Parts: sequence; C-alpha cells; structure tokens
Amino acid sequence: MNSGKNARAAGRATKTRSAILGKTLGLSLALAMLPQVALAAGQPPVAPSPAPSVAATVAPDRGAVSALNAGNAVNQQGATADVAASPAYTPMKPTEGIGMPVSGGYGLQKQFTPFGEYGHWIHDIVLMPLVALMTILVLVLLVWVAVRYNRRANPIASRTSHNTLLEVVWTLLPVLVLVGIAVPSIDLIAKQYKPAPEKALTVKITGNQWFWTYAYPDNGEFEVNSYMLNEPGGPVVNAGIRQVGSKPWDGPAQLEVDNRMVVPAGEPIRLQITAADVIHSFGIPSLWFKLDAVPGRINEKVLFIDKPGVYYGQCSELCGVKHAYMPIAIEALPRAQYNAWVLSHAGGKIDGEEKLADTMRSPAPVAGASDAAAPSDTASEAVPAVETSSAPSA
Ligand SMILES: [Cu+2]
Repeated sequence: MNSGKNARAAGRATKTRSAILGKTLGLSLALAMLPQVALAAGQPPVAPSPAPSVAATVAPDRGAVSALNAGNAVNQQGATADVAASPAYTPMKPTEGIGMPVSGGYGLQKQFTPFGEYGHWIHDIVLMPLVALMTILVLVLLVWVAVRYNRRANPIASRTSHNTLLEVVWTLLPVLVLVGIAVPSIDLIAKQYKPAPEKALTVKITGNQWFWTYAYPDNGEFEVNSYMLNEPGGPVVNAGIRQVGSKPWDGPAQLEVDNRMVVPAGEPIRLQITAADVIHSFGIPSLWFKLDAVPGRINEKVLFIDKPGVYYGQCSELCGVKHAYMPIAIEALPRAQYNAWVLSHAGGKIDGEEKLADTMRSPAPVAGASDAAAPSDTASEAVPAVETSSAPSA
C-alpha cells in the first residue's frame, strides 16, 4: 500500500506515467482482492458457463491449502501457479488410451519419443520373436527326447559322448543370438546417454514426499508444484486439492494432477532430476523415460516428445506411505502454446528471448523466440530486461 502512495505521488509529476502506474496498480489490486472474479473473467471462451463456477469453488480450496500449510512455502507457490493461469492457456484434454495405461493391456504403451519407438521396435521385432523361437525349439526338443528316447522306445542307449558339429552349433548359435540382441540394445543405451544440446530447454524436477516440483530456470525460474487430485468418493489424499473429474480436461483418476509439467513438443528438453527428502523415481512409460531422483545429486537425461499430448507416469521408487499418490502428468504443447503457458506465470519469460527492445520490435514474439534461441551468450544478459517486460502482463 505504501508503494501505491509513492507511485501516486510520483504520478503527479509525470501525467503519462501516473496513468500507466495507476492502471497497473488498480489491476493488481483487483487481482489481489478478487481472485474469483479475476479468474472468472480470465477464463477462456471455450466453456463460459462451467468455468466460472469451477474457478469459484477452487479458489477457497486453495485458500484452505495455504492455511493448512501456512509454513509450507512450496505449497503456497503451487497454489499461485494454478491461480495465475491466464486465458492464453487451457490445459489439454488427454486422449483416451494415449499416454496412459489401457484396461486389459499387456504390451508396452504406445511410444511418443524416438527412443521409445526404438525400444518398442527392439521389444517387438528382436526380443519377442527370439523368445518365441527359443521357447518353441526347447519345447520341441523336450517332447522329441521324451517320446523317441524313453526306456520303452529306446532300450539300448547310445554311448556317444562327442559330436563336433553339434557342439559347434550349440555354442555358436547362442553367441550369435546374444550379439544380435546386444547390438541394438547397446546402441539404444548409448543414444540415451547422449546429453541434450547446449541450447535445449532445461526443466528441473524435484521429488518430494509426496509430490513433484517442476522448475523452469530458462523461463524466469518459476516453479510449479504438482499434486495428485483426489478421487471422487475416495479418501482425501491431498487436503485442499480438488477432485479428479471436476474440470473438463481431467485425465484418469490417480494419474491426474492439479498442475501438470508443461513442456514444448518436438524439441529436445534437458531434464535435471533430484529429490528433497528420499529417493523417488521419475517414470513415464509412454515416453520411455525413467530416472531416479536422488537427494543431493542431479541426474540428467534428454527428453524429446514427438507430438503434443498428455502423458502420465508415476513415482517408480518406493518412497513412503503416499508413494502411490504422486503421479506425473506431462503436457507437451506446440512451442507457441508452451510460450503462452510460460507467460501465464508471474515472472515467466520466454527462454532465449534477447532483449525487451527485440521483443517489442518483432511482430510475433513466439516466432522471435525460436529465432533468438541461436545466440546463447546473450541469453543471460537478457534476463533482467525481459523480467521487467513480463511484470505488467503478470
Ligand atoms: Cu516417490
């Protein structure tokens, strides 16, 4: 409030400045005092009638979370991230059976990364046929021996103890089989260990008991907390978090979260994974991705998602009583929509964007962002300039 008085005092000196500041202050005051109203007004035009009511019910819930976890700054940040979502971003509705387990499914999930497609190919074309052939071969041999060489059919047993051809074959054949498996699988492992390109977007993932935190150091350092939604009719797992199915874009129960990890599709992303308390593991079956989250250590791996979509996973390392209740929901968006999501967060800025002046000059900031990604050495000095530009929009 003091700053408001100061701003107004300064405004008397310069009329134009005061007009802008007054507007900004008025807007921020309105936002601070009436989050429900602001949210309702900010909802996308897609679903005008249900959206405001949902927003209205969510806002008090969030207040309850903050009150419950008054000392938990992390939780409050998560709440802010959800509330701060702008009309430019609406969470994507997942496609049934894509990026999630299917009822009665027995194979691998459909893959949406180049590594996943490679791995799936090894599984389907190399491993399964070999397993089937070997199983049938061994079964046929067993049946043949049992029928042809039992005591009744073959009373006088042969005393042959060596057969050079047979010995060479049963040594060489397994060697060839193992080499045949080793070539593609070592190739896949080697490719997965290749670090992300220097200019790749970095997302930092922290496992907590029992939720995930996603930080975006290239996008203004904002953080998003991701909690599993409660199941309708089930016990309340996360107090203050809404129930799954209460928003049109909600995915399956026990996999959907309040704030998804949003990333751009069709470009390499550097995931840096750590944990705040115990060992967790970040695993998404449809993205061929699993990496341990270890306290005091950063594990890094590149993720490349072929196409936009919502992909679900779970913590894959037993980490305590609510281990089963910290799912992962990754939403891959086209670059332009990802940038819009970034800008919907307080302090969010487009990675690789150069300077405020450049942003103002380019007609389409989204196109400019990908162009500007080339000179990486200028990216660091662009930080303060772009931050000031994002302040009014936040
Ligand atoms: Cu865990």
